[in-house]
Amino acid sequence: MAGSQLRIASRRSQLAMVQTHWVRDELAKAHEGLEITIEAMATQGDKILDVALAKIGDKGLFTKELEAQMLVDRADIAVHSLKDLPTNLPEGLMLGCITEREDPADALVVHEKHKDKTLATLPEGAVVGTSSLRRLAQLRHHFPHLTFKDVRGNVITRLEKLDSGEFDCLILAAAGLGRLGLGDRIHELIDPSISLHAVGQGALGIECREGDEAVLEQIKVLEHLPTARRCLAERAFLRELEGGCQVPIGVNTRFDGDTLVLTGMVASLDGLRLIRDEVSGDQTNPEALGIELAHKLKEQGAGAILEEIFASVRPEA
Ligand code: DPM
Repeated sequence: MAGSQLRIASRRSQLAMVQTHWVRDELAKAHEGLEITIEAMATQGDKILDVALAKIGDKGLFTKELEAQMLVDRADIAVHSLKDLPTNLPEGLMLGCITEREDPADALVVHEKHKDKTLATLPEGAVVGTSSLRRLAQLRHHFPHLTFKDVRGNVITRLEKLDSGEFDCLILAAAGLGRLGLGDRIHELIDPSISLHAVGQGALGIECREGDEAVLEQIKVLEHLPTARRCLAERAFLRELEGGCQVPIGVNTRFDGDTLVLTGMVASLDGLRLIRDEVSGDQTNPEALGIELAHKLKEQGAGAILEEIFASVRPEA
């Protein structure tokens, strides 16, 4: 492979760069002589910081600009947090590889003054910073004493806002904090019995051009089969519910021997209605499991909840 080249498109945030550098280093180790370049850029989601995430609309907020680079042949791959990658990709592009997942759980990060508290014992009215409807709905369901306030910006900016007193606590992905070397800010890992994580959380997705066999071959070394199976089940579940990344949909997956167990939930924004169920089956056909679970939740009213939410958060045309 000596002399060949690979161009990576990435977001510019600290977390994105840590992730992209990891991919670059792993590929460089695996392919001696491969010349790898990184083109870092801002996406719409990085630029619009004064509007609630759910109001912007959800199609490729953090991915579109990177995809454009591949479509015009200025990049060969794009590295994403898998949870930011829509389940339907633009024509001509594909999800080429899913890397080994870190702990997909959400984490509670508290202001110093609450260091003796837990989610359950935070004072009445304590302000939780999150712009995730998924986190909001599930935490409201279990902890009605908390209040919620939108927070935008990257992980570091959010922590600064917390420390300056704008919020009592934040909910952030444990994986993101860990990758940034900020694992010591994790105060409590949120148990899946309380809050299910986002589809694909904790894994990276590498997108590439469809049929680009040489590139697919190069990135294959980063594929982690158990993670890929879990995430393909999760993504099929989300796709079947026609959910984007800005809806209160959560999941959890685990292996029980050879069996893949997929738990999923859909909740109303007030947290009062929460539909949660589980399916299990053949891990070699993960997408069938995701579809089965989506149908199971729809039979219990998930479709109606999602319709209401789409109507309430849809950006004004
Ligand atoms: C998506 C959501 C959030 C990000 C929605 C959700 C969190 C937004 C917020 C789809 N993307 O999770 O329900 O809480 O205000 C994002 C993070 C990571 C990837 C940061 C985070 C890092 C972790 C990972 C933002 N995207 O969730 O704390 O790789 O999973």
